[in-house]
Amino acid sequence: MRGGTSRGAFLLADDLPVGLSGDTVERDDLLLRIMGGPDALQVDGLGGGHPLTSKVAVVATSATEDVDVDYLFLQVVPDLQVVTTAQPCGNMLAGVGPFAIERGLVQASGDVTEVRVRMVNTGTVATLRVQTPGGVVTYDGDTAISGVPGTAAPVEVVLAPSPHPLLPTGHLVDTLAGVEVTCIDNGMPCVLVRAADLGVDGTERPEQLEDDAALTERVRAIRAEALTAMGLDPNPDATSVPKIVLLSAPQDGGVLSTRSFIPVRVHRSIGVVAAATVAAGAAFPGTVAHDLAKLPPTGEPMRLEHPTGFLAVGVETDPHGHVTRTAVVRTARMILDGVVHPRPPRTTKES
Ligand code: NQM
Repeated sequence: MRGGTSRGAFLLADDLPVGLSGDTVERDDLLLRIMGGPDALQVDGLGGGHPLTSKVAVVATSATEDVDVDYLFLQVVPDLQVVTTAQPCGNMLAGVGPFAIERGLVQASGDVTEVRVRMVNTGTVATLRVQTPGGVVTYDGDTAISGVPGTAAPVEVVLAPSPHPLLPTGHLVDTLAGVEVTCIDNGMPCVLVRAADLGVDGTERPEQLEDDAALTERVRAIRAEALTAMGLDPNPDATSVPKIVLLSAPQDGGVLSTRSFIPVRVHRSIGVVAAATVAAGAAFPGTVAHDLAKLPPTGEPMRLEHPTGFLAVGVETDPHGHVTRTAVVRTARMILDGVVHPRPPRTTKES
């Protein structure tokens, strides 16, 4: 399925030999073989050779009160032997609602069906509103989102605040690798950096940024220090966080211009939970984002500009500037419904 600007495999936990929380070594090996990793092209599997098209959602009926389904997100890093649960994915989340209804985990009710999802990676709860005219999921509609050709049916996504501390280092501003940054986590661990502080203007195309060796080295150095400062797995190759988000003044009537290293490749748009985290930073006085942001009048969505357009993030805050609710509109689509044939496990001789 495509969920928002991402694409990946959606699986029922019951169809995995290890379920949602079984042996992770066996699970990760199976997912690598399903997606075709490790291989930059993922030629022998379902992955598309980019982190945005190498994603897996595992979904199960939830035992949690007031929640319909549990959703575990797994990032399969295309060219490495790495499958990580260190991050959520709010784009794939948009596909979880339709998938749960299609698979009978949630009954459609009326023209719009609400699906409450526990994001297992972070503990954040999300509510999705899925179009189900006549009790059947529809993917057709008039909603366009930046970064996806054409239009499709909207999936409204509302995120409750992350249960984790907003400022993992305890500071509004830290200096990492000699650069002033804000380390922030409203569901996605992010490091917010002024693009100008890294010698770029922040409106470059993703490939230009990826090809800039001096820039990527500075991003790598910031991330290396951020891993420890934010209490994350210190091995940069074992995880896909934090995201390093370069910020600059808006160019097109938005709040901020963004370029996200996720964390090595540059996002063609912006992640949903990452956007919720950037928005939380923009709303919070004293962060590097707040100083650059052109905030809209209270109650209006924050338009975050990104390489292929913008993402409008509806943000509600309490009197202290803490985000209490984040809302975005995504679309999703079932691309193929079938049986995947994973590559067989490697023999000891081959590996
Ligand atoms: O932040 C990519 C994406 C994401 C993350 C990434 C996402 C989110 O698929 O919610 O969706 O940051 O690796 O856009």
